[in-house]
Amino acid sequence: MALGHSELILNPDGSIYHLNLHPEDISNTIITVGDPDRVRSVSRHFETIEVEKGKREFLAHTGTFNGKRITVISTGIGTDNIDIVCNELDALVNVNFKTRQIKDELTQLDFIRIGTSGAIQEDIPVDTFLLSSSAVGFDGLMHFYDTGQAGNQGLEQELNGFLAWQTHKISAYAFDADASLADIFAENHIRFGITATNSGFYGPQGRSIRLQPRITEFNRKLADFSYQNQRITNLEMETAGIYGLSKMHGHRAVSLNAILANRATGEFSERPMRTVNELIQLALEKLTA
Ligand code: R1P
Repeated sequence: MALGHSELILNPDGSIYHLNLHPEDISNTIITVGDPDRVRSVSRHFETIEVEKGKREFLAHTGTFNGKRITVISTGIGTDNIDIVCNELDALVNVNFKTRQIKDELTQLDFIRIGTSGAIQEDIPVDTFLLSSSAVGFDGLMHFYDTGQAGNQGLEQELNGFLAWQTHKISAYAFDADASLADIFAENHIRFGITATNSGFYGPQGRSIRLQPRITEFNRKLADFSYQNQRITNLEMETAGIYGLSKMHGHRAVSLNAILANRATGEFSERPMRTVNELIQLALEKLTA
């Protein structure tokens, strides 16, 4: 059945609604970054750049690094944007825009998030790199999809049981990184951990400037949880949504975090740009090794 014009929205030039991209504009290897300015920080390493397009917070560059075709795209902040980015990138490869039908042969994409994050464990210093082996989402995005058995149900159940935040109407969902994609990035100075994704930067990450949080010691409670010898290590705002939607669409995803803050010790990096740039370089090298 053909997808209706209100469901798969195309611009007058045939590009997809929010991302403003045509199917030929993207590679199957996609780096996602939150900040549109970070797109250039990635693509400045490319030998060639063939596509530079954007709309709203979604800026995309496609080019080659070490001969490999790569797309880097900014998502802006939050899993609400991830819903748009992941669904539209999937449509670009898996829907025929002329017939509006889902293709018989599906294409698998690789998503590599290069983002910033705050650690909640005291022993994770600022300026370190962390790969999210799993992500737990407090944001709610995946509650709107029929996820079946796709998530990490053991982790989800243990965490929700441990936190017992049902009275606050808060429950987490859990998804894993793609293990084969994660293997590419595994090395000594990359830590692994469970990443918590939430829907805001202040209250939802236990920050209080003038407003009081409803759940006291939010971060400490998360930090005290462990599952199969893994702890919740850090907080950010996209990974669980990327993992959930990638898994359900049949794509591979991994999230790499530059730890800029340590919420337990109160520190913030003195060289955040340098740390992010070092992670970008490491990711590009690993991706093309
Ligand atoms: C908040 O400052 C933003 O930074 C982190 C969070 O996930 C959120 O998007 O990631 P990025 O630096 O990739 O945007």
